[in-house]
Amino acid sequence: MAGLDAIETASRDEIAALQTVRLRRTLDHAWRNVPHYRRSFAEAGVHPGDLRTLDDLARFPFTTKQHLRDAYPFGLFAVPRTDVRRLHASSGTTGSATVVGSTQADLDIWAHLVARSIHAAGGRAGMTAHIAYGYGLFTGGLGAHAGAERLGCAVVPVSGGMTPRQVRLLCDLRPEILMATPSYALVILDECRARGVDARALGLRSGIFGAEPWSEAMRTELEQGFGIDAVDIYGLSEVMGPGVASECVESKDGPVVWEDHFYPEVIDPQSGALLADGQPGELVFTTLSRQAMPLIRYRTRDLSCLLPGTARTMRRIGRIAGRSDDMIVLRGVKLFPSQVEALILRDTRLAPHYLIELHREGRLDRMTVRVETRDGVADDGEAAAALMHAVKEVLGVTARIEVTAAGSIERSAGKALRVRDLRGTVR
Ligand code: DLL
Repeated sequence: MAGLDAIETASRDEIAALQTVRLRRTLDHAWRNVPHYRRSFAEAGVHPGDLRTLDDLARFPFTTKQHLRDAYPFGLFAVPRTDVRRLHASSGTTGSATVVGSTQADLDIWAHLVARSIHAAGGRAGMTAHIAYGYGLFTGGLGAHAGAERLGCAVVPVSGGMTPRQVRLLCDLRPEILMATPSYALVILDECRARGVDARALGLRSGIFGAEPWSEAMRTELEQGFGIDAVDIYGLSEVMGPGVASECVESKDGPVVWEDHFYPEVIDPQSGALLADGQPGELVFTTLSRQAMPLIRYRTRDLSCLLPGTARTMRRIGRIAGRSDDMIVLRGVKLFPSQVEALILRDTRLAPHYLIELHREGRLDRMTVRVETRDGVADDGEAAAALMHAVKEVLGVTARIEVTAAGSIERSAGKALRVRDLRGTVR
């Protein structure tokens, strides 16, 4: 197919052969240059030479976020500091900080994979890409930027925030591609409406949204609002950044894992046992080409499943339901904010801006869903009753619903805060 890398449509055997060669090289590179891997492989009784087929990877130990924290800042680096060209770091809001490094070759492959992702979304050389992912230590902005340039796009590096300016730039510069978190894309859409700008007439064609969980209903909302095709892009800074997997516009059936550079597995999060393709569990990635910081069997905490290839021969991941650490456990029932989002969006009176609060009353955990009405809709209490009923029926929990006026829930220019857990605090 025109414009695709040959490997995107290679046979499964060809992909497996390439993965095996790269995996052996990566295991060897990690074992030779990172004391942590030398130690953990020895503890598990394995050696890089033990990998004969891809299935042998299951004998190697996992790497976790805690290993990255313990190694802060450079303990997992496999190249000399002088070979490192970029450092990204997590803020450490939910724990201590972590640092991820890239060599020039790592940055080149990253740009190439984001270019491939934008191409899969329908982007082409000569188009203009408006990048509203945050620039800085977060990998979204710089990752998207390098990929769009690599594809041959003109980049508008606007970053997140200053929403009125975003709308003005969309009107004036007429980009075909919008890259942002889905929640921030929605904020931009609302701003268009507030300013009387017809978002469908902006000339946008593709939206490439990710960095947080979102629902099919949100896809429909964004596609109809902007008159675009919206696709899901997945990635994480530890493994690279955006572009580990990305969806094809012709199928829109889950992000394709760029398997020539990342080897995916799904495991049972409790036992660590490898699960068959199609089974839901925790995503685990092994990098196949990263030089500065190779990661072996990195546990993402993201819950998904591996699906067979469709538009490409490489496997897909199912839409990420959420992370095991933002799964809400309410009186024994497990649910994700994205499931609540899907129910909210079924009701045309409600806007997709919401916040879930968890608190404790006496011994009982309670959930309150705060959600806004759409602009111009008067709240007569019926939407709240309907949502309460839907949450009970579909998710099996009783929630208190507070329907609030349009604009009352705090907006984010990056990843939206969807859950506030106040159960540990006195109310
Ligand atoms: O969010 C990288 C990225 C930037 C991806 C821009 C896509 C677009 P981190 O800040 O390290 O990196 O956060 C990674 O975000 O483990 C998931 O929990 C979540 N996440 C990322 N993409 C998706 C997605 C970037 N498409 C964490 N759907 C990951 C659901 C996502 N969750």
